[in-house]
Amino acid sequence: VQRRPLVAGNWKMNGSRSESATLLDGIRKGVSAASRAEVAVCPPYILIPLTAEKLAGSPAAWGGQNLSVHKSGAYTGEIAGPMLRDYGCTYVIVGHSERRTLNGETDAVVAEKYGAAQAAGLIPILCVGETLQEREANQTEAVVARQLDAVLDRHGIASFRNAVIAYEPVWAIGTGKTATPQQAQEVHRFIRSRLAVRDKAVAENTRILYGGSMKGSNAKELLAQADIDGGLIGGASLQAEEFLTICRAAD
Ligand code: 3PY
Repeated sequence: VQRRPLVAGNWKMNGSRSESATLLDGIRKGVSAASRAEVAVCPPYILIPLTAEKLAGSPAAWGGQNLSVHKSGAYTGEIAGPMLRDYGCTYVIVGHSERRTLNGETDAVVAEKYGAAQAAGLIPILCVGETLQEREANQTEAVVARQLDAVLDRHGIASFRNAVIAYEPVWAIGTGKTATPQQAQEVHRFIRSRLAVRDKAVAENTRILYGGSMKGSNAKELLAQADIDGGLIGGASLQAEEFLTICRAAD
């Protein structure tokens, strides 16, 4: 199977207009049309128009970090999928652990956002992953299965033809701790097997990214694993050279 690798930067709540312009110019210069890996950035909402302007016509894609479950209406402070699409977004992250933890997003809400993304023509990057406590209690697979099944039961396996999964062990997010390539591969294989129970071909074609302190220095060995098809990059996506090093490692 030839799954095209995807390296997506999750900027989180970082970046002024001028810092972001510099970062985007650097990415635009460094990203090659010839590269095998697909490159995307997910800036804060307010920087998406700038991103669209800077990356238009380049091989790099962009996306949001979140979206509303609603299409429009009286939802003060929210941003809808069709608005992201209108600004050229290809992707949108759903269910990042920071939103699950800090914004109370349940499996059901995440599943609803996944559906809202696809309804708007966006490709959801569905984040799943266990906490340290859950890992130590041997619940990694149970937690990841529950998070996946919430989406599978609601939207079906066929919906994964148009989705990306990111495995992000919560204990490796923003902590500088990275899962070992073997630890990550084990969970990635489990995720793919969970999809394969419903449809083998879809499972084989679904890209599963690793997220959680992936950086230039550890990207290669993580990306060399059979079921790791790219990365969702936090802090290391905020500097063009570091981010591009990861993108090249995925080629
Ligand atoms: C991280 O690498 O810390 C992330 O959370 C990426 O989404």
